[in-house]
Amino acid sequence: MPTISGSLTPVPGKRYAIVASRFNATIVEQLVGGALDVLTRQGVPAEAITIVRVPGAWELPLAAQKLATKHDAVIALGAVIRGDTPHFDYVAGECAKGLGKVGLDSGKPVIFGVLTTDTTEQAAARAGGKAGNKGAEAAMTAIEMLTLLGQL
Ligand code: INI
Repeated sequence: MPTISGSLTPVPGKRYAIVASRFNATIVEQLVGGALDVLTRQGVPAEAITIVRVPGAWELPLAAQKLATKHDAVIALGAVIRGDTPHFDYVAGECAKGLGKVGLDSGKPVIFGVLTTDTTEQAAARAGGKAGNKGAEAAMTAIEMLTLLGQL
């Protein structure tokens, strides 16, 4: 039976947008670094990458929506860390829902590289610590999805 899958060899000429939140900046900058490292190591030229910063995770979907009009893939990076109020649930929930909608509405890969954790330690572990770097994983996913969608 035919099986179609993507690869980690970037499709030439594709443009990538990274949209990153400033909230929890120390964590998020690690995610941005991981994403840029993967894109450039895999051969994506610097001029094919745009970086945009927004205040917080809540703002990621709207910026992603605009960016998806001029880029082939959008990598959304942020960190929502649970506090003592329900604020976390609203921000994380709307961010995830909004980014998912932008992906489906645009028909382009909108990658969810937003950490949602109970503690700063859990977020740090996933931003270049012992649990890897979710920004790097998000960039790999963007490359893979573009190679896949080109075949579907
Ligand atoms: N934004 C985040 O990106 N992470 C958080 O943990 C966070 N918390 O905890 O409040 C957060 N809040 C700001 C929010 O994203 C918006 O920027 C703000 O509400 C203005 O719209």
